[in-house]
Amino acid sequence: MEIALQAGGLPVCPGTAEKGPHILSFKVAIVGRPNVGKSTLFNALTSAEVFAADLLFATLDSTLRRLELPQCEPLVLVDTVGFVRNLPHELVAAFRSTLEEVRSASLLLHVVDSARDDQRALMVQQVNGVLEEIGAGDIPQIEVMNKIDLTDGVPRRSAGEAGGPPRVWLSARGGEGIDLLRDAVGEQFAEGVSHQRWHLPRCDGRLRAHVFRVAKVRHEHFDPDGGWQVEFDVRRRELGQLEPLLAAAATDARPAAESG
Ligand SMILES: Nc1nc2c(ncn2[C@@H]2O[C@H](COP(=O)(O)OP(=O)(O)OP(=O)(O)O)[C@@H](O)[C@H]2O)c(=O)[nH]1
Ligand SMILES: [Mg+2]
Repeated sequence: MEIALQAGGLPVCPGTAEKGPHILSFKVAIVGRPNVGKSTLFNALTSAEVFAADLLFATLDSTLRRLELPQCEPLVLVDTVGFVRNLPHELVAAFRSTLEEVRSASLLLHVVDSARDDQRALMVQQVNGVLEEIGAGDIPQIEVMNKIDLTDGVPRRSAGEAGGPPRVWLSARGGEGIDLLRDAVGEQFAEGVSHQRWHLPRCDGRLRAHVFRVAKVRHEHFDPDGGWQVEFDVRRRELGQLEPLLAAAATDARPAAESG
């Protein structure tokens, strides 16, 4: 079997070559309906200058920046195109890149316009519906209840409704509550991380994509006989779900190492 090498020298699983170098950081994607304040939040969290405007689809492509938090290693933050059901034709290509960024994220910041009280639940439901459709329905979320300056103006954290994701109430434009969100995100990645090394007798494209999504892959190697060796860091909360999948990939699969 031929082994492809990408620019950085990492071998690529045949048939699953990825575009560009692997990003060795956990990815956090900002998602939500158009005009809810995603780009404003992206700018507030990263001190970047991404175009934000009171326009539908002000953002036409996904944008990535480094997010530094005191509790964990640097993360990659992604701003995305607004989610709607029937996307205007000319935005479909832009949405494709958003879709890939979202699917490979470890955490979603689901931004909601908290001032639109009457339609809030329905809008959250619609965005979650799109997330399900694109295969991102099981990625953990924090709901960001934005624009509190238009309501009670009180930044806070709260538990989600009926087992839903935790919430942070803030104003991306004024900056009130941004620190609460930084803490909430940092906590997600500060919890125990486990270092894993697995040898599997063959490469499974879907499993590999899953590993890349939930874990930070440090090395991978393909044997000429089709065997796959992968070494990664994964949050313990994800490990419970990942371990059985790896174990099921082959009867003699086993973790080669575990630490941290
Ligand atoms: N009052 C208030 N307005 C805000 C806040 N955050 C964002 N906005 C405004 O909401 C509008 C949309 O903001 P964007 O950040 O461009 O929203 P977006 O979700 O990125 O929009 P798309 O890229 O079109 O999907 C702008 O006029 C912002 O100034 C906030 O906390 N309070
Ligand atoms: Mg935007």
